[in-house]
Amino acid sequence: MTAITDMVDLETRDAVAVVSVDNPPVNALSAGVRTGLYEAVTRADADDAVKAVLIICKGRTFIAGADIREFGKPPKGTPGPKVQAAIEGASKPVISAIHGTALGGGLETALCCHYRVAVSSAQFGLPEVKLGLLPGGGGTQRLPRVVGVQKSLEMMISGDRVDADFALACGLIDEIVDDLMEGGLAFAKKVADEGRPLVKVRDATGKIEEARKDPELFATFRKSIARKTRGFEAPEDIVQCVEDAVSKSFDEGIQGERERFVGLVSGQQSAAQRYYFFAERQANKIPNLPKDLALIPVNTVGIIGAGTMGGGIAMNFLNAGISVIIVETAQEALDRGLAVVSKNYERSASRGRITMDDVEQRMAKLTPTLNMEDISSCDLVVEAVFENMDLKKEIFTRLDSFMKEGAILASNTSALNLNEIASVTKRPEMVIGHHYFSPANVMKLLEVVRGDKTSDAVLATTMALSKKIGKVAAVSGVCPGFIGNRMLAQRGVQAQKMIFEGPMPWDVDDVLYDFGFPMGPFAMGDLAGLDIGWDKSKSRGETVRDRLCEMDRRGQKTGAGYYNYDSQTRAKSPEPMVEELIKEFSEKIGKARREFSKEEILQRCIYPMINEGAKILEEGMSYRPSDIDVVWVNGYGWPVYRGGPMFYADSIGLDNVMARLKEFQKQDGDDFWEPAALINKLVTEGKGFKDIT
Ligand code: T1G
Repeated sequence: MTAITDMVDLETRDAVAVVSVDNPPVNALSAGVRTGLYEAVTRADADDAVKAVLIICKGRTFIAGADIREFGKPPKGTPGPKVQAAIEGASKPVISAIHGTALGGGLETALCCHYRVAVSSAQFGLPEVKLGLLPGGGGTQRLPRVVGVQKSLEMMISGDRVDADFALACGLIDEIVDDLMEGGLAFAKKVADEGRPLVKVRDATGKIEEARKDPELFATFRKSIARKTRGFEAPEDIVQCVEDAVSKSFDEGIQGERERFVGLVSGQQSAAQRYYFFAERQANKIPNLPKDLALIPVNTVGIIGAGTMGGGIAMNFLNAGISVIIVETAQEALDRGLAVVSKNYERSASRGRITMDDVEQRMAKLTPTLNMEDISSCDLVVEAVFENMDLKKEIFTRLDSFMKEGAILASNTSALNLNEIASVTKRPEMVIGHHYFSPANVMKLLEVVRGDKTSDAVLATTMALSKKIGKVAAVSGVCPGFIGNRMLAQRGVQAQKMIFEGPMPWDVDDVLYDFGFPMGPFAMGDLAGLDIGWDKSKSRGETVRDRLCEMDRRGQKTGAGYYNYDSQTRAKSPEPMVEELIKEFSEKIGKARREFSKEEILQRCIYPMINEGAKILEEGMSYRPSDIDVVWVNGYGWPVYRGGPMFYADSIGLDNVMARLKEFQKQDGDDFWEPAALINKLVTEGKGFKDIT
């Protein structure tokens, strides 16, 4: 065994040169791997005693892509194209033996081999689009030649993976082996002994010819992804690369891919999405936890409340194979809750996302009950009842009386004081907030609220459990609205104020929609319902919201709110009467209306959020600025290609943000705009949020 670099070894076994990559944790294609691969393959190719080359990886996966940390830094090691040319141009067969996830540059490297084998659990994908990139190692030219143009487009735009069975069926791999090394060696020997040809994916044209028969393919595909990819740059670049693969020579296609890759990797969107990639993983890390902290096993979960939230929360655990006992106070509510869960699963099955078998297995793990004490032996309880402190205290008092020792007691409260809830129990160290976002079985964010007395074990268990149930978790301290809703409230204050000064609700919503949000605050209000917390008996028409609710314009559910909604398409349109109503309020409060630029509307909405985020950090309510960004990307639709409010603030320049806050403060005469002390401090030090680690 010869160490070629500290990440690549070479040994010959029965005339097969085994090139082993060992670069934990995911065998990223770092400089040391690229150089090692190049040296090892070149050496093996020149060695007459070698009749085939096997590229294999140690640890848990085949190469999972380029080393994302290397982007934006001076290039080191052997360049990727040179490594690929050595592999594809070798004079003897080069075979990749794949396990784990062959992703990005890893799959692209394998596609330069003459053959590929894999174990049955292996997965394959080109997820570069999630980093604001395109597969820049030939993937846009080789993948279509193997899986077909349409499938390659779907894979590269979604970033989704395919499994070994699919890979074998379409020719992405040549064989599924039981044992990675033994199977890989045996296949390599077979290829060499049979004198099989050195197959180059670049020369495969069958599937390209196939695509040429469908002149509408690309137009149809572009239409199908338009909504989901709105605002992103990389998807269109990927489609253009694949168009080149169909219409141009391989080398011309590679040239176009390289040019477009350089544009993306040096752009702001990819910088934001690469930042976000690490931010999401960082959010799962709790500072200063004891290394040997034992997690609490969670095999059964009790959920109190079978309403929209309770049912959705239950699905998360059922999807992960965890049994759930769901509690209601009335049979009718319990039946309704279960029916919703079952219907959701059946809809997923009808769309092919899961099988009917999955539906049965998951529903079999869901036990309904009217007796709360049936959950006494559960490892975790999630209370998901109405947002009322007295009710929550009553429930936690009861839980404390019968839940087994060591059970985690979680509240799904979206804003109430978790310490107050914990205070009614004799075990506040076991109490934590699990703030799910509606619909809880769809939204990825789990805002984890750490009470003053929540134990490390309960917190660490929750963070580990969040990954198991497919959630992205970020920790908040106990403060009104935690992280997301607290910042959303500041945006709401300004949005409501602005419509009396100039812009109409649709002007504000349009600016935020164009920024990349799925919708603005007024459309969001109509969607959620304007009558949340509205009391008809006490309503005196003192606000626009009151007036709208009094007119029964309570949002989408009544066909009208701030907007009118088409009864068929639900398409929204401004309502002149609402405009008049708002102008009436402007007059009543003596506000002279004026023109607002789109930029001012955007700043008036976003800068208060940034300022509040800084206060959240000052108060220690969030571990790090990037956690705040993780909350906003996953819970509120902040466009990931802008990183999140704190990343965005840095991209504008905190000094510019502070100057604008001060201008608004002067213009408005309102201390609402006073820049947070942390912003002042960072600006004085010439730093940004990124400098807070
Ligand atoms: N580069 C650097 N670090 C990486 C990495 C990568 N590609 N992938 C993962 N890590 C780190 C991650 O930050 C974490 O670090 C640890 O590994 C475990 O990751 C030219 C340009 C492989 C499915 O986009 O999808 O190739 O927190 O927590 O849940 O065309 O990691 O422990 O310090 O996610 O088991 C394309 C990205 C790159 C794959 C494993 N490839 N990675 O998931 O572990 S661009 C990707 C993943 C490219 C070419 C282009 C996942 C995973 P730490 P993890 P996991």
